[in-house]
Amino acid sequence: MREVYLDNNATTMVDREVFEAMEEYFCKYYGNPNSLHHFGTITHKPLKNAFNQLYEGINANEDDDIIITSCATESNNWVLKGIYFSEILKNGKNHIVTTQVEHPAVSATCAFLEELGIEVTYVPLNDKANIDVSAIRDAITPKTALVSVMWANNETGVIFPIKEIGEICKEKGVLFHTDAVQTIGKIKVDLQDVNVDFLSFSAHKFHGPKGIGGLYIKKGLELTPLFHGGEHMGGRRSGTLNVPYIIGMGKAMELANKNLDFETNKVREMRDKLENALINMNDVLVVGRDTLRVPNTILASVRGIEGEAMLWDLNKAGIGASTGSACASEDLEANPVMTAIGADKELAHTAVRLSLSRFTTDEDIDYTIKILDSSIKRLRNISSSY
Ligand code: 7TS
Repeated sequence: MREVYLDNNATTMVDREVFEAMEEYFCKYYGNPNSLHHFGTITHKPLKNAFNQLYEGINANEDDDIIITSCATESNNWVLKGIYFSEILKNGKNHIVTTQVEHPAVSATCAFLEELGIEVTYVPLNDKANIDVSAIRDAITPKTALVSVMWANNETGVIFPIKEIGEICKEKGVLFHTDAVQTIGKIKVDLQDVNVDFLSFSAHKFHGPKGIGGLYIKKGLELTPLFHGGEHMGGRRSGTLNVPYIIGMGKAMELANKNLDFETNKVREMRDKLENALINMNDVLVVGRDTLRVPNTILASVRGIEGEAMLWDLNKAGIGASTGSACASEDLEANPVMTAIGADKELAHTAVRLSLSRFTTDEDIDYTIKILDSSIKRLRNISSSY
């Protein structure tokens, strides 16, 4: 049976070039970079190269910090909890502005901070599945310590107005964090072009390994560490550096940017072909279709069919997709983005997310269209609501 992977917003295949770049740092060059002997020091040059790849990849300045973390969940937790210690407790500011559709790594951390007495404003989506810049502006008060808005939404692929929000934050003197997990490798991330103070990313979303990510911190900004210990990374995040994974993430970042044109053109073309075929299957709504989106994502609602039933059919045919974030797949709640754009309960349960990558092929798309067509016909035939 054909195997088609269309869940690249959950995670991606490690690029073989990335794997090969990492390989010899497991059994050959396994020294601790902090050791003074040559087993340790031999890792310095390749590590420096990997950091350069990361700095270049997001166009950060040399004197900004990019701190390695274990994943974007850690990066997001760190910003929010770090701000609690470095801003909220010290300066008396007790308010955070975010959106209703952040990944749980942000929203659950905000909920935790609310229990500690912090006020959080959750800005809703507009009817184009986007965030209104004016809503962010209106939410900021003199008590606001941080604005945290994701760059691109993981469910819909909609690109939020990060440049404009960054400008508002600068004007109002408020720190700005963006979760750019779904952006790197899909659109250009250029920190010279936007005013961002903190930016989270995760290697496994751009064909790097799982369990490694980063946090960009603009030059000179204070952020209380989450991990105290051996003073690694200038004391900002203690823990022995994961040399092979950092090298893998650097390589993955370099390749992500090298392949941006392919992503913008070929991946978008395949996505649009799949999307148009779906729309032609009638009573299919693609969320954010009229809005600027990353080139690889479709969040579709297929009237009359439960998302889970559709996934089951697709999975039986060898196709991996999602009803939304895999992180939330154990509670069968309606897709939160569908709910946020005002979809009724029935429609909100019909969401299916299909996300492509540069390893998706035309044959994958043709096969998926064929399976979707027969599955939608079969399931609508037995649907009580269609
Ligand atoms: N932020 C965003 C925007 C994400 O999409 C994810 C993972 C994370 C943070 C967490 O990243 P990690 O490095 O800690 O794993 N998102 C998804 C998803 O959409 N489906 O499965 C995981």
